[in-house]
Amino acid sequence: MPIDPAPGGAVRTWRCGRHRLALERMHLMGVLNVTPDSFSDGGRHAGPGAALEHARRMVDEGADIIDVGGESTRPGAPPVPADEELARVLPVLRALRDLPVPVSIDTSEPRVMQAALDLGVSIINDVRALRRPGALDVALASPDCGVVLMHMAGEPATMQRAPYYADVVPEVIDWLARRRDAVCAAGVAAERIAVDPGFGFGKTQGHNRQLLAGLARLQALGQPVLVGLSRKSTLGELTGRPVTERLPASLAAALIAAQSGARIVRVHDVGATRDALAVWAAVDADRRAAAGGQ
Ligand code: 9MG
Repeated sequence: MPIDPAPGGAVRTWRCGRHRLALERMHLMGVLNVTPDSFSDGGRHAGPGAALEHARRMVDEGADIIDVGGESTRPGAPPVPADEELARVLPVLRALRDLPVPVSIDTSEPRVMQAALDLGVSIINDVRALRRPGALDVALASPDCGVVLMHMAGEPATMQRAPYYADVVPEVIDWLARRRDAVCAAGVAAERIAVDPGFGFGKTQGHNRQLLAGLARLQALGQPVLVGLSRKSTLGELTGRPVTERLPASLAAALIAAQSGARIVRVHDVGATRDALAVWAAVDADRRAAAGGQ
């Protein structure tokens, strides 16, 4: 099925609250988990003081966005009650209020979204793509916040049991196009929306590899593409490395994402990713210049 960009054509600037992210270059979303059980850094940044320190370090290293999450979405993770999620993220969001970069809230829970927006958060990063009852209403009521719509088959607790696709790349693109169209039709401007294929969310190793190989095809959607592969188990399976030793594989994944046209990468290791992408960006600019500025 042919995929159309949203009305108005390809999005060139991502609108995120009072921020505007120009999409000529790659942007780094630094991960700030405030969960006791996240797969790669659970519990390390749980208090507001430690979280602020880590966020500032990521900004110094080049983070363009700080993504705060209070519910682990790793495969098999149990759901967290909304009150518990609020108790984890609100003190941290208060501490981050004066950061110079946009803060995103990684949540699917409408109450958490609303409370985060009230504290000045600029982006809703929802692995369930605003499908929980009330979530779309929160995005609609805030006239300007950015929104990440991610593809996920199933729920974190069960999604890795038997993921099946006849052809994963077109199916994920088609799903994202439909979700983007539904969210736009409800009244969210296309310039507020980024899309994400959801690596590791209801996908086998083969699916993840096919998606990475076909990532450039998501450009047809005309939305900024966000990729999250940092330290994920699919990289562990490819390299045989535990989560603490996946930096080289994560850098390789970020470079493939950049080469495929992604404009936001969600990463744990901001400084190292920035350096790797700086080399890629310089060579990419030279290559474009040699090709006549395309
Ligand atoms: C919260 N979270 C964990 N992995 C993610 C990914 O790949 N993309 C997005 N948008 N969020 C993620």
